[in-house]
Amino acid sequence: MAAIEKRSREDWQELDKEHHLHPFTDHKSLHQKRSRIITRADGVYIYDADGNRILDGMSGLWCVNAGYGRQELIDAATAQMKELPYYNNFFQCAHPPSIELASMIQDISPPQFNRVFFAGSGSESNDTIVRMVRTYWDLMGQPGRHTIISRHNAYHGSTVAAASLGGMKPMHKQSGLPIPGIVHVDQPYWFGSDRSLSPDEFGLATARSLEEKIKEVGPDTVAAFIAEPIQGAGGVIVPPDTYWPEVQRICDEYGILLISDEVITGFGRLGEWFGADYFQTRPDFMPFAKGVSSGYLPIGGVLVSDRVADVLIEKGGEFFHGYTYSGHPVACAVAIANIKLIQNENLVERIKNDIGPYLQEKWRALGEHPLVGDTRMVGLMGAFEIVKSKETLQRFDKKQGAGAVFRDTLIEDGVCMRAVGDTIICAPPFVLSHAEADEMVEKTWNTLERTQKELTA
Ligand code: PXG
Repeated sequence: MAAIEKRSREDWQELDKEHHLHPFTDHKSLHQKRSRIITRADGVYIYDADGNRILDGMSGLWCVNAGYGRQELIDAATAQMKELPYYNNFFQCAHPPSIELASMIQDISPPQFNRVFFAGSGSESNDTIVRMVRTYWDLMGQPGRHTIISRHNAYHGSTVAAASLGGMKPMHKQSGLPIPGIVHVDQPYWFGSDRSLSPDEFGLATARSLEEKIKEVGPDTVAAFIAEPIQGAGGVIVPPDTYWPEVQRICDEYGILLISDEVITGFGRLGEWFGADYFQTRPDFMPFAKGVSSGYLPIGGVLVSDRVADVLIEKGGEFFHGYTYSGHPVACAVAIANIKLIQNENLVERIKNDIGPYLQEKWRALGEHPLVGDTRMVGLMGAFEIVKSKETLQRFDKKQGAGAVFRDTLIEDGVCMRAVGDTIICAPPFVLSHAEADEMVEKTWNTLERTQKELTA
């Protein structure tokens, strides 16, 4: 029996307006136009309450990597619900799904990782890391090392600690963030710079801003550096090749812990299991969420390297931290089924050798359009920059909202992507077929044409 009433679109919209506060939303402006009600989904398509079919170029919110309607995941949840719908991992208990999942995740992760701490989301995972990092340095007899360095325009979540780690100015402004002991350095966003340096020079310069910050705040006060391998919510910012090797060198030289935030890049999106594999970094922590369960149920966690875990276990006593849903059995069962599915269908290799290169080539061709100033895509994570002039790479006037105009027109045409200012980003499901990739790119081109007419009218 369905638990949800059947209602008309208008009724849903009215109830939504009256009772539902949405995340990251200007409610006053939403109430003027009403929400788009998504009622079902299948494969790479979502359907709204009017029956419109929309190709989901964002995998939900960077998470439905296995695509919608996967019976394996539904069956795993149903079976686990019957067997053991909930039990905790506190008070010296554990259950097979949490144990099995921890073991599976360490199996596919880089060799320094052998332990997993579970959380309910990416934000919670990053909160866990703030506490673990500081505890680690306390146990190492260096309690002065509590400062965590992050980057401007990073996104690490929405809880108080995770939003502090993030570098989103409007988030900081709203509620007195960041909390003490978190500082920020430049992001490796070459297109967004004045482009006076070559990308490689710029990559080195931004990496070295980390070293400058370490010296400024004092090397023996710095605990860790956190970064997304490729910034996602900030606009799919792919660092120049020189960036990550230099960051790794600096972390090694100053002995600071490296946190590779894999909430988007983890579990295959770049054609490797983790972003750290793709960029060949050696992180001490990897927070994950989203793609671990393909978003079918909320679950996150932290991979903790031996360097840290051994100290916490040997010297730490009780770590006073945990969530009711740390290692929720049904979420773990779905994540296990999801990882098996990714393995059985060779989806990571498929991104590396098949659909990744296929979509990347078509995506690059969008760069021929007069409105497109730059394109980039790694694995199945891409962006292009809307510009007013291809020659000077000048942007449209902010008031024109070029990115939003494009995004709203594209969804009318049946494809969903995100606009970060005038940067358009996509991250489609791993199961995207060649024909669906063609559809996505053709509709994007047509929408660029319509957008150009609208913006220059
Ligand atoms: N780290 C990264 C790198 C993320 O992208 C989080 C942590 C937090 O995860 P949770 O599960 O707490 O949301 C994220 C989340 C967007 C968007 O608009 C991106 C995220 C969340 C919401 C919106 O691109 N990423």
